Amino acid sequence: MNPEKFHTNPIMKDIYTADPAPMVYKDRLYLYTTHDEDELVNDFYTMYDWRCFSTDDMVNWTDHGKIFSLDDIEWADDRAWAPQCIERNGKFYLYCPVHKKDGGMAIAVGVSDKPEGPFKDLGHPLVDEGDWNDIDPTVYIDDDGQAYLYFGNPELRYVRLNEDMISYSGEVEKIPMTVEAFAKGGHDSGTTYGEGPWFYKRNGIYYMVFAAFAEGVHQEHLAYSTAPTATGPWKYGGVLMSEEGGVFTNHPGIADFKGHSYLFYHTGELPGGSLFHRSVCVAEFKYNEDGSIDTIPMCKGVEAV
Ligand code: FUB
Repeated sequence: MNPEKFHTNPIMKDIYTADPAPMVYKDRLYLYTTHDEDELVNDFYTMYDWRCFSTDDMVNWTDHGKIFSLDDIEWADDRAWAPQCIERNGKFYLYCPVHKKDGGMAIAVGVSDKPEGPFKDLGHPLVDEGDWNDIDPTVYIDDDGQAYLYFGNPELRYVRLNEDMISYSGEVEKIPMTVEAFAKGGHDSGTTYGEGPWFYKRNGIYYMVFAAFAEGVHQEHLAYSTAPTATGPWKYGGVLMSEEGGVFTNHPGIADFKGHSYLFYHTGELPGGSLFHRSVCVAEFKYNEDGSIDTIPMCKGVEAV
């Protein structure tokens, strides 16, 4: 294969990356990821910082390095987990789950003038319900200007962000975890919904892509649900990617870029790969005419655009 025209998975081959979150801005695709350290502490996820990479052709990637880290968040001490970034009014907001010094997970926000950071912490959590559900934020600004931040494991919850993107109005809302919404499955709610939601709208359909558990299977697959409004009711759509990647987790990020649709995910396929040493990959896919998506196979890589 011609390396100028095809990029083989995993996208980053020098470090372990996970939890991909793409953002298209000004003809460039920025990819935010977590970073699995080589050396584990307590044989668990050892993750201290967030990384950013960007490309204008899906083949040549610029490494922007560490763009935000636990050292920048005075009130956090561990677990730099799955982020997502969005632009509003010329500023960039990076939503990040972290473990608080006084216990429990919460969602931090880093703010920057540039997509590649560096990001500066708000100084306090944005979402902090005092339980462990506050992980894996996904953010979307609807056509009417209302921004939504969904998150959660094992429950899917959301807040309506204010225009400043660093505060919200109203309560934390809980999505009913029904079989109609997320199919019967093996996670705590009795549905397949596990974690890692990815929320967006395309051609008038709202999508919730997520990491999912089938009954009796101890490895995540990816699945999706759709809704006619930003807040539901959600209807299960099907399996997006089956449990092939060789590691317990998977985590979706979806983007349209230069006329192509991409699903970013992670596997354990770099040498030394493991549950705690993951690597981000990408697959191109097409939507069906009615907006549904067929199961996407893991793949060797993608062509230049
Ligand atoms: O990477 C740490 C956690 O594992 C993420 O927050 C989850 O989505 C899963 O990928």
